[in-house]
Amino acid sequence: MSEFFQDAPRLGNQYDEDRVLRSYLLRRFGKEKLAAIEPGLRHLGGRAVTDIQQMGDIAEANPPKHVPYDPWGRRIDHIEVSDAWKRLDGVAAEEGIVATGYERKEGDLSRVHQFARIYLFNPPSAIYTCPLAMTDGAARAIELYGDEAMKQRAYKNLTSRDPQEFWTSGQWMTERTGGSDVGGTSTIAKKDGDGYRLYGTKWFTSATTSQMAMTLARIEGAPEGSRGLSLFYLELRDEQGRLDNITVHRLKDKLGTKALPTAELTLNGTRAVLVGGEGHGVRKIASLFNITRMYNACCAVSYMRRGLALARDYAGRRVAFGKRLSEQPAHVATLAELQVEYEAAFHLTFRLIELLGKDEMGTATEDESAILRLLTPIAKLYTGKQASASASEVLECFGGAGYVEDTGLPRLLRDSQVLSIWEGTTNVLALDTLRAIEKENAFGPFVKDMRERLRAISHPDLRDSAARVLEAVDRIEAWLPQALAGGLDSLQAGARAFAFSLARTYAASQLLDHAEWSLREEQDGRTAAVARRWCARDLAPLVTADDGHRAEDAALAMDRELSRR
Ligand code: MFK
Repeated sequence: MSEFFQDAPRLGNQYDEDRVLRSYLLRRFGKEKLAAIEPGLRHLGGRAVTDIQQMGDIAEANPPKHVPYDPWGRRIDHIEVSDAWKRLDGVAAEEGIVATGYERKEGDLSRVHQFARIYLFNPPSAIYTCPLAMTDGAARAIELYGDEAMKQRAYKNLTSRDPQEFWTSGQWMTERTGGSDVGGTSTIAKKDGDGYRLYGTKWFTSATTSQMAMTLARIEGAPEGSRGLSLFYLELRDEQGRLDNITVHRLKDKLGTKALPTAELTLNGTRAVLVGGEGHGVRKIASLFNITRMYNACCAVSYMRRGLALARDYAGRRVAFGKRLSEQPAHVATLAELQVEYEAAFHLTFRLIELLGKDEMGTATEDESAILRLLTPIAKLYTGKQASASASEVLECFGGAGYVEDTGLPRLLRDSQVLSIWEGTTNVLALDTLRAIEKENAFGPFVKDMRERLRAISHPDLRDSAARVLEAVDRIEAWLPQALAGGLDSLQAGARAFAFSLARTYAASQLLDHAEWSLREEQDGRTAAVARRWCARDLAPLVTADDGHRAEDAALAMDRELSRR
């Protein structure tokens, strides 16, 4: 009888083992400045495979429960979460996962430092990053639009490092009419003294155990549509700790994010304070959801990296057909392609974060602020989609074990799947790229940035790749006026392929840029190999969605007959 037992994958310090992160940070910060933040990153990299991992695993195994009544029949709507989930809150505070971005100790690189920490914290955290993302977004919205009282109370708590003081925030945007078309929001705000009371049902509220939430409502008598909506701040509990006229109906039974309480609830006159004046609520809450979209991209990349780290370690242990997987050419080729995809996503996302930091510190040029606006939906939609594709491949790298719950691997796939859904689906974000181009004139600066970077590539190992990307950029640039001339339907039908093309070419320009630096400064050819492979792909899979193409779309999508041309 065989006594063979397969070893589980093992991970070491997630900062030390991450060549991509360390090389990127070295370039951005330089040796001296990196030395100042490195001990903290290394500490977190260690916790990411020890106590945070344990808390995340326990929280995942003990999902939240809704307790509607107390034993005597009073409605309490308590949401019971595990101690591990509560401890993750404290860890997030003491590790400054949100605070680092607002202390701004590293100037316009503070967001890069902060997101490096988010990237290390996320994979083991049972997605505690969800409440943190909304918390960060709420802090930003209050910084931009809040009054002094909100800044003294909420902002201070949201950005605190003290676990006793730290608050998280919800972002309640979704109603039964849907998550995308927010303009249909039917929650009403009625004036009550200096403030308002809110009446309406919110269909998805994530992290419903938070102390506060930012939400949208229509002040009585305000016009229909999104411009008639206003942004509100509310605290969930009154001075006695009771929910403030909120009825929780139930918790959602979701595919993943199992530790995260996500509720359906009704506001029955909950007190709320107007943020940033009446109207234009969607524009104002965009300052929040643009931040959560960046968290989304960062978390997508961190899952891609975590999956690869596990698969790589396993490949060094698992023997099949007389050899380790790490010696099997087909398996090695699969891991290499996953690495290419991950590094492209990493550089795309961290470029976005650099721009956020500059924008917030006032050091961004006008062009850079426009690129930030356009790159936000692009990085979110691309990485959100790639994360679940990558997780699916990672599970396969483990064979049957990847499909078995107690290996922890299926969780990677389930939690990655949400990243292309919440915070704007792929198509909604593809349409947002068109909005950014139309309203912020972001296309010109975006293309110029890519071209300048690509034209500066001089290393002989990279020049052909740069030329290929430039050719793809030319095609993208030619596509846009053609699609515009074809009308709105043509533009929208091609929007996803257009957004993917922008993501891939922008990632290519970042990869080549980093590869050139890495060849020179680190004498390391690995990023160059990644960049060359990336650039050999079809970088601009554009679609010309003319009348004929859309007629075919309609027939194929809805399974209708198509008349022969
Ligand atoms: C690990 C990461 C964790 C992440 C946390 C997840 C937990 C949270 C779960 C959720 O809350 S999921 C719900 C998320 N919901 C969304 O993301 C909404 C998706 N739908 C959209 O994004 C729609 O495109 C949108 C709601 C914005 C459409 O709204 P409108 O009002 O029909 O569009 P319109 O009229 O074009 O825009 C209104 C204003 O907002 C315009 O400004 P003006 O008033 O000045 O004209 C727009 O320019 C502005 N705007 C829209 N999107 C913007 C923006 N401004 C800046 N950035 C944007 N992205």
